[in-house]
This record gives sequence, structure tokens and C-alpha cells, in this order.
Amino acid sequence: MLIKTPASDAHAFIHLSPAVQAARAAGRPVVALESTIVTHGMPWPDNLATARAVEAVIRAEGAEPATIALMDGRIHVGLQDAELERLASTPGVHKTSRRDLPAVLASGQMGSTTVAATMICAHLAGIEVFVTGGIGGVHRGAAQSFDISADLQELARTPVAVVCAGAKSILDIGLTLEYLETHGVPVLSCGQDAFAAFYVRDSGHRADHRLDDAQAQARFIRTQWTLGLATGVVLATPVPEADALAREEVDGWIDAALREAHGQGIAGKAVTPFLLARVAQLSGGRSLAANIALIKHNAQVGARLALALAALREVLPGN
Ligand code: PSU
Ligand code: MN
Repeated sequence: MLIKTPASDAHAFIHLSPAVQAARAAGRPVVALESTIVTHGMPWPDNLATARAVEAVIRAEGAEPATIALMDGRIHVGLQDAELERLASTPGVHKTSRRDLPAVLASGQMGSTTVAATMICAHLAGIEVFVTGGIGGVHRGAAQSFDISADLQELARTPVAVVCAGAKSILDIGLTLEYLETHGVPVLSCGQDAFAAFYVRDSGHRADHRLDDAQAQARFIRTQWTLGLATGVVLATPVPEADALAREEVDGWIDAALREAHGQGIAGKAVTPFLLARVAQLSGGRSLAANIALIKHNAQVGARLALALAALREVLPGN
């Protein structure tokens, strides 16, 4: 195994689903999925339908999905369908990022994992690829609010490949990319030169490298980790054209949602869920349709990457 895992006692918290155990035994690669998008990113019942559809895309590609969530004091890696439904339908599930993990696990409450927490749990479970919708980042106005998602710090320290549709333009994407550069996190793009902006295909910024093919992506990522550069890697791919929204239109909804959030004194971990829900309302559901389309597409890209990475255990000079 090339991945170095943290202190072995942490593994006692990991609970693998029967399907994930079977995939492991059969040598089938596993793709991690986050659960905050289920509990805080989409409304019921679209959240459950989307979570199931995303899992089906990964299975159809020949990999095994593992939605990660916290239940009964354990880190569940892979949810059975009844568990997924419970997570999606229960109000008040804790949005769990790095610093919330001990509180939720020690109390035995139900928690959904953010990008940061999912990376931690995936790495503990030896999973190399994780699919999400969009990563957190530096919020607009961060110079005043200091609001920088813990996702970025996690990308700086945890070696998991994160497949996403870029970062939402509720964020300051330029500053988000600067932060990732400072921390040595490679930002790859699949399918275009531009860095994607979630509902919008082009953020107006470029990714570091464009790698369209899963083998090339795997070779890059395996080289990064073989070198001992134990950071995450961002692999961004744009929302499919048919469901993409126009930047100017999205920016209008976001500006309105941001003003409301400010006016209502919404802060901390509540900001991102508030903005997502408000943009969905203001767009008459079009942002939700884009969100569903993009995460399904990310799942396909992520499953192909996981298969390519599994086939490439090491990269050494000259081979
Ligand atoms: N992007 C989405 N939907 C989401 C999130 C991001 O399209 O639900 C979630 C992810 O779990 C991400 C989190 O890790 O929001 C970031 O929250 P914050 O900005 O509070 O760090
Ligand atoms: Mn924040």
C-alpha cells in the first residue's frame, strides 16, 4: 500500500459496509462520496434520489461507491440503502467537518461529512478517490469575515484525489486557487483548460494542468504521492453543457443570497447551506438540476480515475 494511514487506533472507528467489504475482497476499487451534500446541500427527496443515482453511476463503471457518514459512534464507509434513506430524511443531522468529528463520534449522534471530513475518513479507510459536487473555498469578503473552508486546509494535508465540478461562485474562486497554490495542492482540469465553477462551466480562471484521460490523471496523482507529496489533488470537470447555467445569471442570484445571509446574520457553517438553498429558490430549481447533473458526471470521472489508479500501483522514473 502506498498510502500512509494515521495512527492505527483510529481504524477502530471505521465500519465498512458489506458491499464495500465485498469490493475490497474482489479487488474492485472503492470511490468515497460525501454526505453533507445529502443532508445540507439538497432538499428532500431530491437528495435521496440523487445519492442513489450517483452510487449507480459508480457501480455501472465497475467501481464500488462508499457514501461516508457518522452513525452510532462509528465512521460508516458505505451505507446500506436503509441507512442512506435515514440519513437523507432525518432533520438536524450534524454537518461534520474536521473539528466536529470527535463531538459527533463521541456522542453517537448522526453526522454527515463535509469534503474535509470525508477526506479524513476516506484516507483512514485506504480509499484514494473521493467524488463530491464542489469543494469549499475562500468566501467572498474573507478579508473581513475570515471565512475560509476547512476543505482547503484538508486538501493541503490529506492525500486523497477530490473529483468535483470546481468551486461554486458563492466563493472567491481566484483566492481559492491562490490558497491551493500556496499549500502545494495541484489543481487539474478534465475536459477543458478552464477551472470549472460548479453550476457554470468556466470560472474565468485556469486550472494548473489539463488532463482529459483517466490514465494520465492517475499517472500524475500516483507520481505526486510516490514523491511523498502527501497532499490532496483537485480534479475539476465542468457541469455537462445541457444543464450548465450562465455566469451572469448565477452571479445575480448569489449576490442576492449573500446580501440576505449578511442581513440575517448567518455565519460559520450555516453560510454554505443557506446560500445553496437560496440560490435553488431564486433560480426556480435550475441550480438544483445543474447540481444533480454535475455530481452524476463527477461520479463517472471519479470511477474511471479510481480504476486507472488501482491499475497503477507505482510510478517510477522511466516506467
Ligand atoms: N458544495 C455543494 N454542496 C454542498 C457542499 C459543497 O455543492 O453541500 C458542502 C460540502 O460538504 C463542503 C461544505 O465540504 O459544503 C463546505 O462547507 P463550508 O463552506 O462551511 O466549509
Ligand atoms: Mn465557512
